[in-house]
Amino acid sequence: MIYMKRRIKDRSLYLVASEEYAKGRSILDVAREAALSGVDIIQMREKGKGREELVSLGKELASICREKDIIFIVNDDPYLAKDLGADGVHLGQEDLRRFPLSRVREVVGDAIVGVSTHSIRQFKDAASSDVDYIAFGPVFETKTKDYSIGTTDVEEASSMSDKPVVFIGGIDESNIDDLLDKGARNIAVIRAIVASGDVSSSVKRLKDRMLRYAADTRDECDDRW
Ligand code: 3NM
Repeated sequence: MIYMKRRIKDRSLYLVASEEYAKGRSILDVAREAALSGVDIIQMREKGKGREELVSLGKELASICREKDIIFIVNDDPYLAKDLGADGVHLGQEDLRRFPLSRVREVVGDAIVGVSTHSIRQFKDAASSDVDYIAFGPVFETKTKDYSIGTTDVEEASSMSDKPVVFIGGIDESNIDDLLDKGARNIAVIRAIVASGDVSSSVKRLKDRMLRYAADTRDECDDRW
């Protein structure tokens, strides 16, 4: 059963959990530490695991998230998201060809639906569609894509839609300020947390930067969503 729709809070730090970047550690250990340290959303993104493994991992991640009131999102598969009772599903552009949004809604009902976009055109399409948040990237170089789109469109994407926008791709402590300066409010990362030698400190530092920006720009962002 899918839970009641939850809102993505302004200034969310979104962990995309992929074990392949965890340097031999269990992704559950990483997720647990990140959950204790301040991430707001965790997505299960495991491209190489079979359904049975995903169900088992997904149950554990769901339980970690529930305990800390963290939003739990499943990548790629609305049926798996539903079976796991996740808060939502995240879809790439290719997933949308397999699962049109109308069908995704039939499966997950009122749960959160997020979509990846890689250009302003795709972003605009997503903004006028039945999704609950829009991911935009990769803004910087990353391992999972062979291109990056840069930060030129970050300001436009940040201000174009009332839906929460999550920036992704190569974001870490060295470049997060650049995005926050350009108006980014929500940030998603894999390696900056999963591959960190000190998950807890990395989460806290990233979150601290985001909250400091929130405090500095309080008038503009309060109650936006
Ligand atoms: N999606 P890292 S970039 C999973 O642009 C993913 O849609 C992207 O990993 C997109 O923080 C990306 O290690 C990888 O660069 C993010």
